[in-house]
Amino acid sequence: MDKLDMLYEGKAKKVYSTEDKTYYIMEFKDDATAFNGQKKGTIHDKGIINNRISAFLFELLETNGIRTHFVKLLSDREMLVKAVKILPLEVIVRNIAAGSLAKRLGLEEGTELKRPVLELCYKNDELGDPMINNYHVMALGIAGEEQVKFIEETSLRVNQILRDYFIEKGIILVDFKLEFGIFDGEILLADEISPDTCRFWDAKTGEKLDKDRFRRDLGNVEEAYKEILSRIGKEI
Ligand code: U5P
Repeated sequence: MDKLDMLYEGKAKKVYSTEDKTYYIMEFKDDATAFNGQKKGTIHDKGIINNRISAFLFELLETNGIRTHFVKLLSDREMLVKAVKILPLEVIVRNIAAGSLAKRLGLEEGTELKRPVLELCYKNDELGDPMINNYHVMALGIAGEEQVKFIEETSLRVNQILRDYFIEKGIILVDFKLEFGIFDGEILLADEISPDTCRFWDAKTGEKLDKDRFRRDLGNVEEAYKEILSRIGKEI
């Protein structure tokens, strides 16, 4: 299937239409941004690595009953996905305090949370993706009551599946961000799941194996992304 028009160019991906209205092609770039675009850079081969990791995790989730937009891998940097309409919502699930939660609540990074925390953010670059709750989601008309409930339950199930999977691979799933889209009236998990959108810590050493290496100038960024790829049994 060939790419037609570019419908969207984001920080890390481009989305193209295809001759079939049912599908989009998603292309993963090496560009990296942080702090709402204030920090910019590239991570060598990130696009290839994130394409593979996302494909693998979407398949893992599908196997466990989660409906996603993923159809198949097309090339090193491209995957075929269902033509979803993305909801302007970022769903963050946290198992351990880190990043903005640690800062906001004055918790030491690494503090185990007594139960997973789910946060909703309004996806809006100009506003810096402000945190909202499900009343805002309904008031803004982003989703209805049943849909929000479905999104929250699905996100917590995704957390359980991914957490159980990664701990077997010696990796702690600290937190992650999900996006959902509507396709044919159905809510599907969409976007990507990768070291760009998750915090992964090595279970033995505590080493950060995700985008925090880029955000915080910790070095060995590409190596960290490759390490996650290798833990899921894949190579570049
Ligand atoms: N996250 C994203 N995109 C965003 C904001 C956060 O993928 O625009 C992910 C981070 O990678 C982290 C989690 O895994 O959501 C929580 O981020 P933070 O709120 O602690 O910065």
